[in-house]
Amino acid sequence: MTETRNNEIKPRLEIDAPTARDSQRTSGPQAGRERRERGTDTEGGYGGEGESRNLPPCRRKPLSTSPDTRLPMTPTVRLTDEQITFYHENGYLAVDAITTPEEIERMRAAYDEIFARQAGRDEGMQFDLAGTDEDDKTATLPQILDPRRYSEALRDTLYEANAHAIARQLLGGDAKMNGSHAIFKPAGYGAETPWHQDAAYWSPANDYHSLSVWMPLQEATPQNGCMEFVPGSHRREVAPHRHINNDPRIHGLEIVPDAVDLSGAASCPLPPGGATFHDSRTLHHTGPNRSDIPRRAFILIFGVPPTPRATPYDFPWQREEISSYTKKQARK
Ligand SMILES: O=C(O)CCC(=O)C(=O)O
Repeated sequence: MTETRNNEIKPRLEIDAPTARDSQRTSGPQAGRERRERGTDTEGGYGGEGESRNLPPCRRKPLSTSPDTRLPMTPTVRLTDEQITFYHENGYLAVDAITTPEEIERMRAAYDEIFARQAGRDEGMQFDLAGTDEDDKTATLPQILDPRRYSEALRDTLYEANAHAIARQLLGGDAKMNGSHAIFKPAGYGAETPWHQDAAYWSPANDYHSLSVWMPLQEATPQNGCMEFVPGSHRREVAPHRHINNDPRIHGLEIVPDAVDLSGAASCPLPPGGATFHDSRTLHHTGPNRSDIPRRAFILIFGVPPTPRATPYDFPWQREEISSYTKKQARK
């Protein structure tokens, strides 16, 4: 997601600003929880346990993986023709493994460290996506824009190389990385990310040809907030959105209630280091974190140049936002 902290709304691809704050690390020593965080506890499968809604699981296929004789950062995965067709028909795709357990472990430590020190908060790059983001309030959905900027361990990773290689297969050889963000759902109280289309955050003047790669740094389940998609919704127009709870102080967007048909949604539980890919118009959602482990997602955005629309959309929600960061800057 994206937005900016200096009075203007930028397309999410250009990297904006939100927030987070009290990321409330949970550090409980329970063995079960630690196993789940390491991704070594798959009891109950990925997503069966604690399922809060009754969505059918999405299809998830193993990628073909080359032997591990690569140089660092050389892509190691390739989509099959069947996976490419599935993506274009449905607007999303889930894969089992896009990086190694070792890299996930390194990235998870770096991820926790940047949320714990509130990296980017002062420049409006960390904020609460689901709340009004005052300094004295606990964030329920902290987000860091461009987290790669704040930790070397999050840059030039195998995840990035593989995500880029797959983006080229899906979008064409000139696909480039346009941005990254990290969305943290604290254990027990992490908020829902409401149904939305990413393009609603971006410029109404363009049609985008882009996708997001969403990778959890621990198991992702319906209980802790895995991704859910409406198959085929990438072929629809950008639907009416508004700020969450219709409150323009909240950066996050939601589809206007009852504005679209969400039937047929598929839930995509993943192991740590699995990934989903979704088009910028695909309707998607994640539930609240009702589990006892934090849910961490590291998202990379890739695209080819957008096409200017003959008639730009009208996105009134982009004119309405009043961010706490903007207010703070104005007070200085
Ligand atoms: O991680 C989440 O909760 C939501 C992710 C999302 O909306 C996205 O990647 O576009």
